[in-house]
Amino acid sequence: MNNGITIAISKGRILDESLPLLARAGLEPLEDPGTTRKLVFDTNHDAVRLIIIRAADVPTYVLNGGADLGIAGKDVLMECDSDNLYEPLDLKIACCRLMLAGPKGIPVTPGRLRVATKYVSTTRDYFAEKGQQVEIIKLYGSMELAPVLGLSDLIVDLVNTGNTLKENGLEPLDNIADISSRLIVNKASMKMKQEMIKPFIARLAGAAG
Ligand code: PRT
Ligand code: MG
Repeated sequence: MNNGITIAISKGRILDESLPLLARAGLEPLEDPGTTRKLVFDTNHDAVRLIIIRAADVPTYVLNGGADLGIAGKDVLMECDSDNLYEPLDLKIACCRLMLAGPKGIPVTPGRLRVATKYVSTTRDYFAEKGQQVEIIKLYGSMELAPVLGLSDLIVDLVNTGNTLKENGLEPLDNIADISSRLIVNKASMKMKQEMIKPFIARLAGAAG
């Protein structure tokens, strides 16, 4: 398969929104990845396969050449060593905002703030830019629970409709970044397989509009 290309996508909302986009660009898996536990999928193009992995693993696969291309959220890319990846396209899918949020109506306590998040490095950069010292508490999910149980004062998490914040008695305080999914490309693959990758990027750009 070294002459072909491998595209890494994460299951869930990015896969759900990527499949129609890929189809408009002329690429379709031979089986529906949403309905099996398989991790590798052949497509209608002999030389192209899809792999389905965890969202946070997509940049790692593409950085290391395990996949030539990938589709990853900007939130995940901001947390990793993405300088060594090409990011040629904003696919404008799986859109949301990375936000600072906290308990509704409760004044923030003085002293060193505790901030719970999955996005440790982005959160550190955000507060460093403000010159504010904070204690960052790394969580892997359900950040909204942390202030409710007194684990942290604030959270940094993705917000789409805002319902999750509201249902947990939290409100948005600041928009840290607008998030969408990006096409990422391994730098060596871009050089070695450009006759396949460049036309694919062009078709996907057309499909993304
Ligand atoms: O599930 P797994 O642990 O493998 O990884 P994951 O949870 O990161 O994957 P997934 O599929 O949930 O999300 C993948 C990507 O989707 C993220 O990296 C974002 O780029 C993008 N995305 C877009 C979102 C959302 N919108 C989103 N709303 N990811 C998560 N959320 C969550 C958010 O964390 C919060 O819990 O939805 C909740 C908020 O939604 P609202 O509508 O209530 O505001
Ligand atoms: Mg999830």
